[in-house]
Amino acid sequence: MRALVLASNAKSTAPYSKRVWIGAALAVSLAGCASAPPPKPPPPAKTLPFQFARANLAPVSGTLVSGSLRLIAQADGVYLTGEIGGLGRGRTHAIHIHERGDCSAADGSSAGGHFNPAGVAHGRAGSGAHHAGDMDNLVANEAGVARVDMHVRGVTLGGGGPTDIIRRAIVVHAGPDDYSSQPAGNSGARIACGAIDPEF
Ligand SMILES: [Cu+2]
Ligand SMILES: [Zn+2]
Repeated sequence: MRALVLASNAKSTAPYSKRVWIGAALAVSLAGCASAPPPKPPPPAKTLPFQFARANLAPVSGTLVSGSLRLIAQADGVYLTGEIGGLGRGRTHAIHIHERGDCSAADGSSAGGHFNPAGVAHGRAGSGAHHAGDMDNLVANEAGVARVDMHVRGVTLGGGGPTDIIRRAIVVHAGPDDYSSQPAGNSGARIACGAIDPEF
């Protein structure tokens, strides 16, 4: 009878004991977090803000257009600098930030549409509604080289927010952007594409 009572008591207190044990384990693990050195596993790359990034543009659609752009984070946007070669002599070409850093398709279509986190219409940067990825046209010199020195407002390098352009793409087009046709300025085929990757 006594044994039965003890067993019964043990059974009835088991859930309470279990709660106490879990609570104690949690307290120990929290104390461990507080006193141990900061954990070292690298967080996902997209959650970090980056100072610099790079886009190496390679030909798509069978062209010989290529180039390398450096991207530099600034207080109100990102500065792009570099050169793109293999363009038509004296020709004007559209350049945009596209939504996916995937240049694997032969025609560059894998890069998707213009980077447009605000869901607004295509237009011209700095004048009215426009995609965050809209930029002014490039003009190639007589050697078919275009110098890029552009400030793109409203985008960021890393941080994972809606304006983050890491692992999106820079795309150059065969024709100029008319800054008004939807959804992409009637700028023609994609002739070079490069993903935007952080530079460490
Ligand atoms: Cu484009
Ligand atoms: Zn656009």
